Amino acid sequence: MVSIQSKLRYLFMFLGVQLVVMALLSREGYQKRVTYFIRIFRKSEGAGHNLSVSGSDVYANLSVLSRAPPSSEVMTYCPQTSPYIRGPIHVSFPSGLTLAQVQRKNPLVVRGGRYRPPDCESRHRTAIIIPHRNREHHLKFLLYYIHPFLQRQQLNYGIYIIHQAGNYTFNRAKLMNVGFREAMRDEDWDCLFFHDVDLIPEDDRNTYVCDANPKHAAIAMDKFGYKLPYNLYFGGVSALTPLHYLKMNGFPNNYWGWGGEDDDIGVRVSLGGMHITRPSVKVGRYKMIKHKLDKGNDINPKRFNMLSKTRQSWKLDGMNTAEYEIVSRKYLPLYTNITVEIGTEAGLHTPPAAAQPAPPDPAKPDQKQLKS
Ligand code: UDH
Ligand code: NGS
Repeated sequence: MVSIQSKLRYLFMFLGVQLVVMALLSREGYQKRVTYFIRIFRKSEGAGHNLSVSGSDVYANLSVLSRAPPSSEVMTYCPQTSPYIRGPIHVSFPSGLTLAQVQRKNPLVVRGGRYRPPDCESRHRTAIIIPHRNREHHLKFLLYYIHPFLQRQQLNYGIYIIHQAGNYTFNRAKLMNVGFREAMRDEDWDCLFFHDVDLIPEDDRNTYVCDANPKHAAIAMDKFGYKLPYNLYFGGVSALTPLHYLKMNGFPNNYWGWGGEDDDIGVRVSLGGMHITRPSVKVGRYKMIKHKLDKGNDINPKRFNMLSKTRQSWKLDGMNTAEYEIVSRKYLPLYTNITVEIGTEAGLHTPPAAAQPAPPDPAKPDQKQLKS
């Protein structure tokens, strides 16, 4: 038999626990703690099978495609709106993802990262151009999401990684000029998407096809609270037809380091007699894989001065003056990798001594000095 005393003890213990929980919840951090618990719950849910929490699994439905035989001998055009489009996509970055897994999930993607719908003739040919250096961990996630995303849109597409050779200061816009010319050598693409490696689209109604005017697709990024940071912003992901690209003489080649080149491109759009279009904020949503400024991509102190001169410089610097040397072109299972030498401010073939990005820091003796 349980005595009244021990019953009372249990009752007090129970009330005590309740009091502690209530005190915890009612304090300022209530919201944070609840979110924390929800997150733990979601993590364990998604661990086994990539379940969607807000939005659907980007691979849902796609297995239907790999089994679909062509509908008839003569392929008809795909419908105006793809039946595989579903809207919001759940995006998370699970650890341990490998390129081999991405490959297995995309059996219809062929050499060079190319795809065309198996059951109909696509209405669109889109090349995705990704400037790149030292971001393999981001690339893996982008490939995981972008392949099924584009397949859901029934596009004929190809993925191009434009990899800057060497350690000299990064030049995003020049790499995109290289991407444009090299992708057009491969195929008569009717639309080119210039795409940062760390931005994952979160809604497949954001179709990767071109508009009548240059399109800025990344209108709503999580890092800006899913709002456009400023009216003329043209960074992250943008889409141009070859004609748009040539009308604005492509992109500038002389922005070395971080910042300003996307604003210059935005100004070129209007100098080329066009205007910027955008999807709605509901649809043009992107999640950015968080990171810090890269080594070799310091903030460019000349960018404001350069921007003030775009009106004078755009016809003299751009597609017509892009000088580079292809180091290699590899048709890999999930993408075409183009490694390119783009030189320095001083030109393509500058003696290494004249092309040092920054003098060594005298406060940090180098390894050789330490050894001797
Ligand atoms: N990129 C690389 N490697 C680099 C640098 C840039 O691949 O070393 C590519 C990549 O595709 C990236 C894009 O260039 O997505 C744009 O570069 P970024 O991601 O560094 O620029 P973003 O503005 O982020 O997206 C910068 C974060 C810190 C800004 C601090 C200045 N206020
Ligand atoms: C502007 C930069 C752009 C940049 C944007 C967003 O100030 O290149 O911020 O930057 N323009 C200049 O510096 C002239 S972000 O918040 O993504 O780091 O894209």
